Amino acid sequence: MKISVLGFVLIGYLLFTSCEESPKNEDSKSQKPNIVFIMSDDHAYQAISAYDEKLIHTPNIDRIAKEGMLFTNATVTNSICAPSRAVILTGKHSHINGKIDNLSPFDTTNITFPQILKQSGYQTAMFGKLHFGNNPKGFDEFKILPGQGDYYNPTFNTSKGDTTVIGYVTDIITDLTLDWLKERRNPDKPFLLMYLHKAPHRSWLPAERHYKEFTQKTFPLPKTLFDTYKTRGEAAGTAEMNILKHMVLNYDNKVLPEVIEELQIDDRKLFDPLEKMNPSQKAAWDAVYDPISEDFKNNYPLMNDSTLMIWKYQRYMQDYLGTIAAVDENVGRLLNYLDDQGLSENTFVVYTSDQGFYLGEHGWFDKRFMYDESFKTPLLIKWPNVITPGTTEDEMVQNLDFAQTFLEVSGVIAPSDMQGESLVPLIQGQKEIWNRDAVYYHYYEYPAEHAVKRHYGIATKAHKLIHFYYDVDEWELYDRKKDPMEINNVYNNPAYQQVVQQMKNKLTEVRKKYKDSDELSSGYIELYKNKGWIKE
Ligand code: SGN
Ligand code: CA
Repeated sequence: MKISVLGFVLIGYLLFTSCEESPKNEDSKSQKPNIVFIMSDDHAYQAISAYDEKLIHTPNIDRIAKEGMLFTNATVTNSICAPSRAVILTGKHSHINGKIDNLSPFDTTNITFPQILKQSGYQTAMFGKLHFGNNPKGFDEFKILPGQGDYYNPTFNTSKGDTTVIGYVTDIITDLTLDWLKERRNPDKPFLLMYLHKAPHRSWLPAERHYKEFTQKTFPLPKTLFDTYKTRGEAAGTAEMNILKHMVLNYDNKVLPEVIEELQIDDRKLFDPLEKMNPSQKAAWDAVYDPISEDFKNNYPLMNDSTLMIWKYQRYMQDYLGTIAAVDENVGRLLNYLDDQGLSENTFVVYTSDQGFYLGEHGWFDKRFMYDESFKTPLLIKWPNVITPGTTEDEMVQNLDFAQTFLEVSGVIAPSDMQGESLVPLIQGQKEIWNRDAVYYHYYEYPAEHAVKRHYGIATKAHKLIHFYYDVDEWELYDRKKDPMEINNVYNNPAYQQVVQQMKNKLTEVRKKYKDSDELSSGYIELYKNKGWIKE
């Protein structure tokens, strides 16, 4: 199947290019498609107007869907940063590639799709956030942020040592990317470009032009902001990511430490998120944020839990969405460059995030759970002449599928031990070839920050079955059609016992197919205890 589909794509492409001249890019005719992989960090689909217009307008990101395809049912296999990136690069689930959480190092003996593309003649480059603790393999050039990186005046690791650039991280990652495209791209080769934003990761620091705008805005409240978690198992209630209880007033909401002290609020002390700013950046910031602190000081004595929750939610949205405004602008800069150079015609462009995020749904920020807002991830793809512009695709696809997709797009046979499916048939509108009826998920990082318990599960379009384990043994079942907000766990509801059985059978089947098991999970726990990464 792979070869024939690929053959179709390439023949279609060659036919097209032989009759349609691209004035500025002669080389594109004879070459394999370029791949531009754009990924942001923690970008919720709820904060992309192609999905949902109520929070922010993102015209540049939306353009990818307008000219291509919007996936409405794209999910991750493990909703946390570095593991998601490892799945993307290897095309293998976390339990196979070994990068099960943010703590463990990435095993560089894994074969990644960029290594394969480079070997097959692609020029490869990576700019932005990787978060692996080691440098990426298979890249002709990389400039990556160490760990989480900084919003202001960030340092980058490169193969020639570190370099610090003054300015705002999202603009800088784009400058580095455009510089590579302009100065060092080899027109005789197709390219793979991984353009990876740090934004909108916590602690949310927008650029000056955006915090001035976004701190003036108010946003609609999500329906489940005041969720009490009573209708689910223990995990939802014990997670530490509630905006009222766990969002930090100074670190997250940027209330001045002296105001917090004066009000005698017991706020968690984290590092100063503004410490990398230079004096002029700090002065510009203070001019906008000091009055917000002052306002908070005056209003706090009048607030109750519910008004404080709403205040924190609004502050959260202002800064989180402010960082996304810069991502959108900069995606526009890159797309415009590709257009101007005549490169768009032969370039496969993907926009996604390493996972989804809670924007107040269930009262939460952060991710990690298999519940929809963090299980899902945005996915927009354009590939002129192959994808019909403005198409929406609701099949269940995963970040696990990217590696095989890119390899098929570039005409390379994927290694047989990769575990995803190429999205090329869906992209070509050949839905009949696509027969996946369930997707698998497994999250491991517990005990850890935000206290989301270990769990695995499967989702079909109709239901979701989740098993929380390690220090609990609890099952949850959601009816995704009747209860899209996932408020009612119907696992013990007599009316759903047949569904429970079917979903359990399906789960066993899928775990076998992907070679996951309880032994593997408990093996990791022992390993982690031995390494001192988790305490008894
Ligand atoms: C940091 C954040 C967490 C976040 C993790 C993982 N805390 O530790 O809120 O869940 O990253 O995020 S912070 O105090 O450092 O901001 S991930 O996207 O890298 O997986
Ligand atoms: Ca992330």
